[in-house]
Amino acid sequence: METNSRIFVAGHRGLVGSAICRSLRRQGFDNLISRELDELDLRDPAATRRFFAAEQPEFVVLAAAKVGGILANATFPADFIFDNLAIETSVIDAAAREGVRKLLFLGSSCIYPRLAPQPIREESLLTGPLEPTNEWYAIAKIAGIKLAQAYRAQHGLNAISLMPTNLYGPGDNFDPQSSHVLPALIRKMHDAVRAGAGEVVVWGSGTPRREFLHVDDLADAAVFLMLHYDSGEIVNVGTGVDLTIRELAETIARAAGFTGKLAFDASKPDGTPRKLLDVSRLTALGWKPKVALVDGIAETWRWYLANIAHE
Ligand code: GFB
Repeated sequence: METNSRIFVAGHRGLVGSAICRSLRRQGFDNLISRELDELDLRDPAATRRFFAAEQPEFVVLAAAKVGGILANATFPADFIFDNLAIETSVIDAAAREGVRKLLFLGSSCIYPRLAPQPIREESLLTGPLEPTNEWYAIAKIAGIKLAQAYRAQHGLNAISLMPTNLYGPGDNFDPQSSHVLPALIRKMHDAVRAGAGEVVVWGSGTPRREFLHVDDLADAAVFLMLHYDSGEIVNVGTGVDLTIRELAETIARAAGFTGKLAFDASKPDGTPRKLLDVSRLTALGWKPKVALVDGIAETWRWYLANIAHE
C-alpha cells in the first residue's frame, strides 16, 4: 500500500471506520474514498458493483456493519444477520471482480464458542456452540471470514481478517438501549451525577469479564496488518487483559466522579461469562496496543461531555 493508493473505507462514519480513516491520514495515506449511507447502500450488490467499477479502489477496509450491544443483538436478530451478510457478500464479491489489491475484513471476538478456553486462540473458531445473545451477528461475521478465505482460494483476492475484542472510544454509540456496556455506563454515570442520583443500574450480575481495546489502537493494528500481513489466517486484536463488568463500572464511576451505589439488574442478560483474546499471533508480528484503559475511559468521557452530553 503506497501513500497515494486509492483506499475505500466502507463504514467511514462508524466508530471503527472513522478511527481507521484518522489512522490512515496520520500515516500519510490521504487518497481515501468513502460514501455516505444515502449515496450507496452496501447491502445492494448491483449498486456496490457499479461503485467499485467506477471508483476502482486498490485497497478496501470493510468496516461497515450493523453493530450494537447485548440488547440490540437480541432485539433485532434479523437485521444483525441480514445486513451483515449482505454487506459482506456484496463488498467482497465486488472487490474480487474489480481487481482490488487487498481487502481487510473486520470480524469480532463473539465469533468464538461461548465456552472457548481462555485466552481465546484463533484456532478456537468453529469448535463449539456460540453465545446465544449474539449468535446472529456471530454467524454473519463467521460467514465474512469464510467468504474472505474462499475468495482468496478461488479468485486470489488478498483478503485478511482481524478479530477485534470489545471496542470503545470517541465516536461510539451512547444510546442506553442499543450501545455496548462502556459507553452505556459513561452515559448512565453522567446522567446520575447531573441529576444527583444515588444509584446507577448496571445490567446483569456484574461478574462477566470483558476485554476493552481503544478504537485508535484497533485502527493502528488494522493499518499495520494492511502493510505487513498477507495471510488468510484470522488475527485476534486485543490487549490481553480483562476485568469484570463491576470493575469496569467502578472505574467509570471514578472517572465521572460518581460516588453513589451500583445496582445490578438481574433481569438483563450477562452474555458470555468471559471473552479474553489470546493476542500472541499479533504480538509475534510486532504490534502491541498503546492506550491504557483508564486513560482511554478518561478521553472517551471528555469526548462524550464535549460532543453528546450537551445535545
Ligand atoms: O457490551 P455488551 O452489550 O456486549 O455487554 P457483549 C457486556 C456486558 O456488560 C454484559 C453488561 O454482561 C451486559 O449485561 N452491562 C451492564 C451492560 N450494564 C450494561 C449497559 O448499560 N449496557 C450494555 N450494553 N451492557 C457484544 C455482542 O457482546 O460484544 C456484540 O453483543 C459484539 O455482538 C460485542 O460482538 C463486541 O460483550 O456481551
